[in-house]
Amino acid sequence: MAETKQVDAVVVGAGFGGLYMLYKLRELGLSTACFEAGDGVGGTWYWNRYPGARCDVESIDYTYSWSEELTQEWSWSERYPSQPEILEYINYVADRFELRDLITFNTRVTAAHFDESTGRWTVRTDTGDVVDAQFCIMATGCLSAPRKPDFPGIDSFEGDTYHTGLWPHEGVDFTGKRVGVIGTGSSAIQSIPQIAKQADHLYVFQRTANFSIPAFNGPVDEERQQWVKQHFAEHRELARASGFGSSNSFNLQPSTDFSPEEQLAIMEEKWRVGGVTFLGSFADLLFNEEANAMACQFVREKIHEVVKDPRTADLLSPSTHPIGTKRLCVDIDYFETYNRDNVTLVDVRSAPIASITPTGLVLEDGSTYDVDALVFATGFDAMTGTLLRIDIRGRDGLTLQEKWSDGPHTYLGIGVAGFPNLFTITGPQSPSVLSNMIMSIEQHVEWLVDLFASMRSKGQTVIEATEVAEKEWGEHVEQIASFTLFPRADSWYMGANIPGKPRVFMPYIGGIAMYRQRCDEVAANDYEGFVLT
Ligand code: NA7
Repeated sequence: MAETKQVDAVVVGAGFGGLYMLYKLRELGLSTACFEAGDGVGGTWYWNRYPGARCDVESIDYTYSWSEELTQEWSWSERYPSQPEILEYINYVADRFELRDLITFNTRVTAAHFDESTGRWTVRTDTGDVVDAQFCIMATGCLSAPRKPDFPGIDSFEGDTYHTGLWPHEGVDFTGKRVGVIGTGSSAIQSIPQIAKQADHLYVFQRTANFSIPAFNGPVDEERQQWVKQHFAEHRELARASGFGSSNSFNLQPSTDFSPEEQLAIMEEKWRVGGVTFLGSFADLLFNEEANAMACQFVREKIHEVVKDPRTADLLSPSTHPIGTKRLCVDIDYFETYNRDNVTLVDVRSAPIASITPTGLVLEDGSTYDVDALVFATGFDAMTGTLLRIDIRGRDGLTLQEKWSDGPHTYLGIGVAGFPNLFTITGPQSPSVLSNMIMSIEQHVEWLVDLFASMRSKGQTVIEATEVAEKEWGEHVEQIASFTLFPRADSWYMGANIPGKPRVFMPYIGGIAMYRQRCDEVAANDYEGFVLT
C-alpha cells in the first residue's frame, strides 16, 4: 500500500497555470503536491515542439504580470514568441521562483475521488502516489489530449509517424524524405512551411481549407518592449479591458458604419498589422453574416494573390465556415509554400482518407500516396478531453464523464456542482481559448487564492457550486454564443472534431472584461452561487 501524503492542495499540471498556482499557494502558506506528466515544466509548450511552433498572441502580451522583477528581467526577442523561447521563459520562471522542487515530474494523475465523510480528495497517479488533499486544482490545459483519427490500418504504416502535439524532443530531420501532413489547422499551418524546406516532397492532406493571416513576425519592437516594461500595469490594464486580452486595437464600430471603400481600407490596414487583429476590423465581424462574408472574401482574394496555381488557390480558399469561427491561424509563409515545386496539396474532402497502408495513404477514390513519414496535425480532444481521461468522481460517486455526458456543465468555468473543492483553471465555459491564456490563467489563480484565504479566515472547508448557479451560467454561455456565428462551424470549440462528442460551444465568448467582472461580483457577494460549509 502506498503511503498517503496529506496536503492542502493538489495541483495537476505544471504549465503556465500550474506554476503560477503553486507560487500563489506557497505564498498563502498552503502545502501542495503537484504532478506533471512531462519531465519538465511548460505544459502545452513542453509538448508542442513541432517545427515552426509559435504563439499567436504577441510576446509582450503573452507573459506573466505578477512579478515586477520578472517583467524587468525578461526580454522577448520576437514579436510572436517561438515555442523554444516560451519554454525557455517558463523554465526561467520555474528556477527564478524556486518552483521546480514543488513538482513531481513524469507522473500522470489517473484518478481523483471526493470523500464526502472528510470533504477531501484522494488523488492517485500512474506511479502509485496517493495524495489526500482539501483542494484539487486541475491546471491541465485546454489542448493537451492529442488525438489521431482512427483511420483503418493506422498501425500498419512502416515509416515514421508523428503527432504535432507529441513531437520528439530531439527534433526530426525530414531531409530526403517524402512526408505527408494530415490536417490544416494551426499546427499544420505553422509546421508545413518548415517541413517543406527540408522534405524531398511534401503532401498536405487537407479536409477543410482554413483562414490564416500573415504574422508579419520579426524582431520585437524594442522601443515598445521598453515602454511596456516601464508602464506594465497600464499596458496590462488596457489588455484586461479588451475582449480577448491583448493590447492590439479592435474597431468598436460595426461594418455598417462605413462605405465599401472605407471597409476595404480598414481590412487592408488590419491585415497589415498581421495576426488575429484582422478579426477586429469591425465590431460586428463575428456576429453579422454580411460583415463576415466580406472579410472572408477579402482573405480569399489575398490567397489568390499569393498562390500561383489557380486550382490550388481555389482549394486553399476557405468556404465552409465564417472567418474566425474556427480558430484563426496566424502564419509565416503558409500560402507561399504552395508555390514550391516540392509541395502538393491533396483534397481529402472530396475523396476522404480511406486507410493507411504500410507505405502511405489510400483515398476513397482509390488514389494512393506513398510517403516515408506521416505527420498527424489532427488536433486535440479540446477543453474537456484531458479532464475526462482522468477518473474524476464527486459526491455520491458521480463521475465527471456522467456529469458531462451531454457537454461540460460548470459554474463560471471554474467549479462544478457535485464536485466540491474541485477547480478547473481556464476550464470549459470560461474565456480560456478565446483569450490570451496567460491573462485568463492569472485571473483564475488569483480568484482562487482569494477564495482560499477567505475560506481560511472564516473557518470554511468545503465549497461547491449550486446546481442552479451552474444551470444559469450554462444558459448564459450558450446564449452569448448563439448571438455569434461561432456555432455555425464544425470546430473544436464545438467539439465537432471528435466523432460522438456532444456538439456544444465550450468556451465563454462574452470577453474577459465582462467575465472578470462577473467573477469579482460573485466573490464580493460572499461567493454567490456557491455553498460554503
Ligand atoms: P486543429 O485546429 O483541430 O486542426 C486539426 C486538423 O486536422 C484540421 O485541419 C482537421 O480538418 C484535420 N483532420 C482531423 N481529422 C481528420 C481526418 N479524419 N481527415 C482529414 N483531416 C482531418 O488542431 P491544431 O493542432 O492544428 O490546432 C489546435 C489549436 O492549437 C489551434 O486552434 C490553436 O488554438 C492552437 P477539419 O478542419 O476537421 O476538417
